[in-house]
Amino acid sequence: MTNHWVDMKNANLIIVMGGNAAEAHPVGFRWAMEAKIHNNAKLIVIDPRFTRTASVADFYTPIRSGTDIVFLSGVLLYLMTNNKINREYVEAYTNASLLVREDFTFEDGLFSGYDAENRMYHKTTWNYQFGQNGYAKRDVTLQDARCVWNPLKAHVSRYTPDVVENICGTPQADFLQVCEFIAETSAHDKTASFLYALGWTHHSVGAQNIRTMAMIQLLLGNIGMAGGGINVLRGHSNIQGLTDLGLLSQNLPGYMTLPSEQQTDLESYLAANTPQALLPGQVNYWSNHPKFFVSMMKSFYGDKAQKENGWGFDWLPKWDKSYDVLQYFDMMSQGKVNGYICQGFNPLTSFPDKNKIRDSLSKLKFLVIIDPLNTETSSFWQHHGEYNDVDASKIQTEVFRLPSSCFAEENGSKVNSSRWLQWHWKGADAPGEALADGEILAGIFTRIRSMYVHEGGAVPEPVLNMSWDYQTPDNPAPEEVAMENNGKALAELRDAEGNVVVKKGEQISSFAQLRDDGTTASGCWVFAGSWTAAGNQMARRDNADPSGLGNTQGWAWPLNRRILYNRASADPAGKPWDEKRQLLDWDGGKWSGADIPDYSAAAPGSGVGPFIMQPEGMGCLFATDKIAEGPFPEHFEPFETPIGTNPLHPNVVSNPAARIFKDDLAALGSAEKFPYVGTTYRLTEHFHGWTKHARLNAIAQPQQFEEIGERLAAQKGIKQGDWVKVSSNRGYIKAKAVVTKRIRTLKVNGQDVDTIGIPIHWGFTGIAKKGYTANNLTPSVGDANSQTPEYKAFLVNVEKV
Ligand SMILES: Nc1nc2c(c(=O)[nH]1)N[C@H]1C(S)=C(S)[C@@H](COP(=O)(O)OP(=O)(O)OC[C@H]3O[C@@H](n4cnc5c(=O)[nH]c(N)nc54)[C@H](O)[C@@H]3O)O[C@H]1N2
Ligand SMILES: Nc1nc2c(c(=O)[nH]1)N[C@H]1C(S)=C(S)[C@@H](COP(=O)(O)OP(=O)(O)OC[C@H]3O[C@@H](n4cnc5c(=O)[nH]c(N)nc54)[C@H](O)[C@@H]3O)O[C@H]1N2
Ligand SMILES: [Mo]
Repeated sequence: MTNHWVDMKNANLIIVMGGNAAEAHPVGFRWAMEAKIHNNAKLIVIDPRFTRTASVADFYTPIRSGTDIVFLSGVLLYLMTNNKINREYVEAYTNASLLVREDFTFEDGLFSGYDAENRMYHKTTWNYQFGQNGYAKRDVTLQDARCVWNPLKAHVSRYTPDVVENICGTPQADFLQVCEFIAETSAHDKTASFLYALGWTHHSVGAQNIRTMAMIQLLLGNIGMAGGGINVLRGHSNIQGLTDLGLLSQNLPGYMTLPSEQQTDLESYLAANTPQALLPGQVNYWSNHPKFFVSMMKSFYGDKAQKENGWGFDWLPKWDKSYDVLQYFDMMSQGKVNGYICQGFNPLTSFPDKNKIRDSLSKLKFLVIIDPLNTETSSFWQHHGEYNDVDASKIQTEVFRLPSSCFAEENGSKVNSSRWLQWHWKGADAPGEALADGEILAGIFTRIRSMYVHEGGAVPEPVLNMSWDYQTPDNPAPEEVAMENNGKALAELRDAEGNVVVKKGEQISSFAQLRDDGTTASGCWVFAGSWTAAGNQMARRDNADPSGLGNTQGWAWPLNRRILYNRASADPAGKPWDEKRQLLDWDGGKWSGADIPDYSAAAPGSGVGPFIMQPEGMGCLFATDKIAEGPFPEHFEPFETPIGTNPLHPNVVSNPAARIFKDDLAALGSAEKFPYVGTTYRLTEHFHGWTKHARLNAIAQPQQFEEIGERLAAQKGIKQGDWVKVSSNRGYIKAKAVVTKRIRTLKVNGQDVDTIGIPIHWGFTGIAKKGYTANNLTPSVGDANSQTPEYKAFLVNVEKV
């Protein structure tokens, strides 16, 4: 989130689109209700289903799954043509005024530079025009034909209300009503907050769904504002921590990237990852990348990391391509993987195309499962009737089950969607032979290292040089790891005047103290400040709210700043757009106020942009080369589309840069055989596949079901409680039918489109009634940027059994 949970109470309009917060985030959702009750805010919901969130909304309208870019681009067009924007904000704080290269084009569904053979773009033309001084050219009047503003206007001009209705199936009057609600928040004293989650990410155009909304917020001037922002409601309780710590195949902690195999030495890696400012005088905070990187390497390798050996650069793995889960299971399916360590992950139920996952696991020599529960994945080789129809005698994979504890059985921190790090204390010992994850991983590490010491082995340096000075090497304490992530001074640190700011060995208090000369260590720079010389800041528990804006104590990264880009909450001269939402104040020498300012030194009127992480200092309406399928969002149909075409450009139906492997392409079905849209989702009463191991949850929601709209049910002769079979080109599910008014038939491109709702929580382990995994049905297709699978829009058929 740019903002945070408590801040939702400051909004005038809350738009839940691409998520079902009341059901999947019932505790945090109270802040949306708080806005409704105490701030007279409107709550609107746009969802293919009338959800529990919709049931408490002021306004609901349906949308066909997978078409949000059309809807949101229609909103962009409405705001631009009706001049419902914060003009001063757009001119000063967004890249609307920068000039785009003349050879950047968009024609018939494709941007310039498409490489059809490799399903990717060459992005040279996706850039600004540069002057002789090396900075991007700019026309603040937005008159120049190449100002981002003008190609953007041309791009969204196709998304008229007619087109929105035709592609999304949303009634035109409803769409225009939503436009009016949103447009009201272009006023300086009104803000809108968008709450979204998987209804936007689980698509082959996921990243662009989110971008389109972010562009709306930029036009309205809602980013940096209390009660505004881009607010993703994240999934597992610590999934934000997972991304912060870089647990993805091409990432390092703190949003740094792992070197690629093109970057053969430290200099080329740093050059590729340390941006130059694109306009004069910008903060361009990523210019500090070398300080973050070298400090991380000192944390990883201690004294072994020295300037002479590039701080151990050669010991890091280098990537040739992304090893995301889709890629990895595809390699496994080809027999290219020997062993798989599966920790806190149940891919047999959670990954697309279950049959492919099962066949892939069958090709492994060994599989290690680290989990508190007996999961479907750890039992993938067992026959469970139709639920898991395998012949165990044919599977040779050796499976090791290592029982782990769960969060309540250990101390530690979690990062919630607000970037807020919260410390928790162990409530009980883990049962039986279960060990904490840290103890299991450290145990594997120390044993491997001992084998290297005694027997030698390939590429010993990364293992032997790893710094591991925990009090109990086989079981590092969570407190030690947390302090290491924060970081400390390895030598006395002095400021420019020569004063000592941090003593040798002391915890640092800010990432601004990090150096690139080996005198600081920090495992994850964004966490710097979480455990300082004053102690564990994550354990603070004071809910006092002196400003009334909800910026309570606790500790959020970065540096306990609650609203990112908060300099944008005031106009270029430093006057808050809305006094009730004043976050900062210039006292003549520095900024201070109700939030921690994004930058403290640049005076009002200095022209230093508020978007300090961007090399232009601006919010990007034109994304340059940062996104895989284009600098402007464009509608592409789901890979399995009920209308078989893309009305905007029939030649390019689906995302031309999305991730799909050859065999998975062959496994796609068509609307002739599978005419209905299948979409998968969660229920409050269950958490993924875990809670079917708990009796009370199993009682609360005992039986697998599918939701079918009344019209389709009548057509198919299906009644409430009948057994139905839902099938796709990859598999089927049998479950009870819930016939409902909540899912309507939509009129799309001249035809009726029906949707079938498929909850995800069932499987063949646990104590609840057995069921089929929803992913028997789903296709193995991934978003072009995140590789997140398309779980929310695929094709199915339904019949009574
Ligand atoms: N009780 C409970 N809570 C959970 C979880 C759980 O298993 N149980 N899981 C957690 C996890 S890991 C996550 S990631 C979050 C997910 O939180 P959500 O994203 O809120 O969860 P989903 O139920 O998948 O809901 C997505 C909603 O998006 C809608 N939708 C589908 N396609 C589209 C579309 O194209 N456009 C629009 N506008 N809407 C669409 C669906 O109808 C559904 O209502 O929940 C977390 N919270
Ligand atoms: N069709 C469809 N598929 C989906 C989704 C969907 O909406 N539709 N949602 C997707 C989403 S958003 C997500 S996040 C994924 C989730 O996919 P997974 O992460 O595979 O699903 P979980 O069941 O949450 O599995 C996590 C496992 O971690 C274990 N666990 C819990 N605590 C601990 C711990 O402290 N240590 C260890 N080692 N293990 C622990 C649990 O017992 C569980 O078995 O599913 C995805 N799959
Ligand atoms: Mo998730």
